[in-house]
Amino acid sequence: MKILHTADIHLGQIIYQNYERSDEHDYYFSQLEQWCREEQPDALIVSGDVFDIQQPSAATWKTFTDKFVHLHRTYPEMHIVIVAGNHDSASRIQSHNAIWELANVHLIGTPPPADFATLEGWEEHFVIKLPSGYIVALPYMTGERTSMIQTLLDYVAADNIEEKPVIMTGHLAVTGSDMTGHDLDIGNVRTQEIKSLGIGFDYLALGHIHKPQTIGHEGDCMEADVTYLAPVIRYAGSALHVSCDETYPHTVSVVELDRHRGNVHIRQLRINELRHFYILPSEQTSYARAEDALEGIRQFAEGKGRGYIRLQVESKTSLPSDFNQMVYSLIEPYHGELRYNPKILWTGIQENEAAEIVKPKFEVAEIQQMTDPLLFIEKTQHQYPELDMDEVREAFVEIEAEIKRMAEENKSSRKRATQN
Ligand SMILES: [Mn+2]
Repeated sequence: MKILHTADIHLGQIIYQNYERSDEHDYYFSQLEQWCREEQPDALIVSGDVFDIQQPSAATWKTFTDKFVHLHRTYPEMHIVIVAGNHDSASRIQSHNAIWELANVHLIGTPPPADFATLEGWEEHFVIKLPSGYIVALPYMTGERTSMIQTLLDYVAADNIEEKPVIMTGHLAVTGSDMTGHDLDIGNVRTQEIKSLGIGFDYLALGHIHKPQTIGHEGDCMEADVTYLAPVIRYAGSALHVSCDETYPHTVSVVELDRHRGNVHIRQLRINELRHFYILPSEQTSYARAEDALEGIRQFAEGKGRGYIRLQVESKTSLPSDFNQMVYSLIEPYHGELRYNPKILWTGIQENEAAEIVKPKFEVAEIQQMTDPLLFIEKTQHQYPELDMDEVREAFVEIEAEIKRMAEENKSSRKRATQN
């Protein structure tokens, strides 16, 4: 059984409040298409966060449709399995499943209901049975669902008399993974123990953590070619740098399994990104004067002329209040090829001082009064030049998911109470 494993595509992402990334996604999909054609996998697995926001624009939905129809046509025998991540709308993804099934594309959005075990045929919603093996597909779920997962794996085990490979996919953070690039202070990624994910899979194809890695073999991040004995748990990593902290290479994994409980062979295909991230003047040095920083940008523009740039500045430097505006005017002629991250990296300051700078404070009571606090923050963000809106949005997505989960739990416990 052979699969291509990718994740965290974040279609429709607007980065640094300014830049849409559709040409970068086009470039990624053109590479993915070529790999599907060359590798001819039994399945392409997308382990969540196919979209960046829960209500993507019509243009972003069109991109999704165009890209996956094209991938299907590239190699029609291939199944495509897409599970919803925390950034996706579970119900929207699910609502498109029936039509996509006609093209061997399986969209798994909503998790099983609390009373799943009593529903006839429910396993088939989450288990995709291919001639070469099984794919257990789990969308993003908050909280541990060990018994549900194990029930699915037991269902597969009972069916699997020929000892075919068993793949499971999901969107979650496993305890012990390397979360480089994720801001743990604000996004606060909740982790799940490996043992809570059940027994019986040979390869667990994960998304959510953006750095490509095999759990327990973290040193292999840059290895092109490895073989391990099943079971193997792996993050494919994000398709593009979703933030400038993701300085590691991004890859798509080709995974080959010979049989159930056999060998898992992993190859990494390096994704070539259309725009790279740069720190100016360099990671080791900082600007001490505003003029030098502007001159540095000018030189970069004339030299490379394309990419995302972020400045590193001495903390003692006083920048004019319209400094960011000056930078935007400077890069204007490059028509979005040269892109600026206004969140400056300050050097030479104490930890606690740094925390003061990068964490603007809102009064909780103030925010509780608002019907749309995110809109308020967006509208007043100029008062907080260090605020990273992408991080704030992500935090709100997490909070919304948590509220939804709590409401669901309340509902099902009320239902149980009335039934008793
Ligand atoms: Mn993601």
